Amino acid sequence: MAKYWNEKVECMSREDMIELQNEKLVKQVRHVWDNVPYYKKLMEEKGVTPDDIKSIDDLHKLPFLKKDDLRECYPYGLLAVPLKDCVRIQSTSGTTGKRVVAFYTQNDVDLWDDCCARAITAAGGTNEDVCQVAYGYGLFTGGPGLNGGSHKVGCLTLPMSSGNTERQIQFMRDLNATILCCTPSYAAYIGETLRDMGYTPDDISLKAGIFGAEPWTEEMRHEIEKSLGIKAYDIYGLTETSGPGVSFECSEQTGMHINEDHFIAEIIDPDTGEVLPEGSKGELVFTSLDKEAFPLLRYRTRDICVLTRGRCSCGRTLVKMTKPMGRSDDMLIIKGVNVFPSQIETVLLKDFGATPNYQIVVDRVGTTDTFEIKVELSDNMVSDTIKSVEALEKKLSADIQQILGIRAKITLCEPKSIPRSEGKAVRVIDKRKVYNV
Ligand code: DLL
Repeated sequence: MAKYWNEKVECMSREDMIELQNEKLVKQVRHVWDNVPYYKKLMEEKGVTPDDIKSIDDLHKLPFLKKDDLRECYPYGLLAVPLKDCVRIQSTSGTTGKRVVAFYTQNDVDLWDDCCARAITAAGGTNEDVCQVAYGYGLFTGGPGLNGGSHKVGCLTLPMSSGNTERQIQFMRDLNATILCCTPSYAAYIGETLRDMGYTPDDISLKAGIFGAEPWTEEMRHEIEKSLGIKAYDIYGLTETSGPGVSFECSEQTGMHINEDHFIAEIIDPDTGEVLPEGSKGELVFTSLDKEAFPLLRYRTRDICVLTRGRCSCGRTLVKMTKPMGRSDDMLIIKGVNVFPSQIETVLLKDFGATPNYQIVVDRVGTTDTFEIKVELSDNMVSDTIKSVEALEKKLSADIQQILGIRAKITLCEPKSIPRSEGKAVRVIDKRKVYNV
């Protein structure tokens, strides 16, 4: 059984990897400078030119790129090739201004597929496997990314997308799926449904799962492994960097190997921006090395984690990142969807016409996230008829669903019932324990 998809890079010596990164970085910086006026300006403001970047030791001289820059540049401002050379976009959910829209040339898609192929191979996948992809297909990168990787490896690919869980299980059984790719919470739900349908792990052929796109704990890993009779592997990525496959777990299951031939990882102090020494906990920053359409130099992910460069029993030399341990911004991931409280506030503002008092309550019942928005009524609203209050509830619910793609339970509350704060308002109550800390 093949252990690696690309042994040459996955097991490359540190010296060779640095040499490769140096060479690619110089080219990537030049590509951005020549083709992305927005980032060129950021460099000029910092007094840096491509001539200052000769190796990865010069990386710290480059300015950071942040999510706000992506918003400002929406949709084409960071595009580094003519649009006619692009073959695909993928995107996060959100209103137009808040969406992250990533562009891909054919070469970008090929490299992305290759990263996912490495993840599938690390989970034991070969062309003998049947790979059920139950991440969402569409603008979300999960389905298309793992689909592409599965094709590359030569697995028989079941492009199920998410949802319709009983049908997922039926296909899994009828077609003897051996690898399942989906979010960890969906994997846990599939496990529950399998049991509810009267089956045990012996009734399916799954051996491995590749789960990511949201934080999940070691406890959840054990639960999923037990309920499906598999080994569960973590996979990480973000739309900005192509999607899943920036890093992936191997059989050791002690962190995710970063595909360093395509991405340089740094850890910074989220408050000062200072680069922290290896082994420190901080915000993960990525620099792409091969991206054509949507290159990113020093992109701040907002994910908090630690990088480690020890020997791995799998033989890979690629640096490892821990599972994300939190975020340095207020983004929540609910039912696999990235949610910023400000998106909700925008809807409330629109429907109420004024800033209302509200609170977002997130919890997990069994394996399913619950998402409630408590919104306080004003005195004159209370005197309105129940009918109009119900209509408001419906409208809010529909507007939230339209923007985020997930449903929230809207609870309208009595005036002054949401606690006031003298400092920062407590807008989010997240009762789940999703991070391993
Ligand atoms: O979630 C890409 C992806 C798809 C990754 C399928 C893995 C599998 P976005 O929707 O842009 O992209 O969300 C990116 O999700 O910054 C993290 O906060 C979080 N995230 C992604 N993978 C993991 C993971 C996809 N394995 C954001 N563990 C990232 C914890 C994760 N958080």
